[in-house]
Amino acid sequence: MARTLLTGISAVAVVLAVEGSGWAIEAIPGPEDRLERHRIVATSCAQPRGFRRIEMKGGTKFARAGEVFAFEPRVIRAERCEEVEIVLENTDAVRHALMLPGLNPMFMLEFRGRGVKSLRFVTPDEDITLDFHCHVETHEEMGMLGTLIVGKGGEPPAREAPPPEAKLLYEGVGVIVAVLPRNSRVVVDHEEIEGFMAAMEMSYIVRPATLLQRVKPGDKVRFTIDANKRMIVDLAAHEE
Ligand SMILES: [Cu+2]
Repeated sequence: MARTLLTGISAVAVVLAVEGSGWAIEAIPGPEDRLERHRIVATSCAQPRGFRRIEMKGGTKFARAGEVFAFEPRVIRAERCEEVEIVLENTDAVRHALMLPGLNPMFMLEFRGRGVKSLRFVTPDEDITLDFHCHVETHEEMGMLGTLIVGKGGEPPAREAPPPEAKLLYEGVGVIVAVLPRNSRVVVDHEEIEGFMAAMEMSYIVRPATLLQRVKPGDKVRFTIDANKRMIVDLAAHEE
């Protein structure tokens, strides 16, 4: 009996060792996420130098005034080039999905209802602050968002605010690649925005989100970007 028990224990140990040995990145990019073409701001390091486990909870009971759902904690920290295991408990009967869209590869931990799940990712080897949110439609707006501070933290290079003397609003033209109402975003393949950004395909938050109703993929558009907020604040299709 004792021998059987020992065998059972070692079998478990082997399984754990196999799961724990790699720094395999268990991101689950679904088809929608690929479609969204999130702008990647951070590339995971190849050889993590450490490991940490972060326990989080999500649900209505963590919401503050004016919110419906939230994650707790809302600010999490990790070292640069570290393997991180997120252990997340969904205390709600509804669907939630923790997503770190800035990571490369992207990280998502999805629940269909109550339960505890864990997944690992590797932080980039840079001081950077990345947003996380619930990927279920409208949940971010309802309070499910937070930040991961890697190392000393910092703005991703592509999101640096322009110098104070720079003007606030910039006009751009481009073609709509994708409309993402659930994230209030568009992906736009735009021409050079003089003084602001080179020509590139990029995803932007659009405020108000109702502007998204004016456009569809393939449309040529004119848009106005608030350079400090990195948001599109006006958007319209145009014929030319
Ligand atoms: Cu959610």
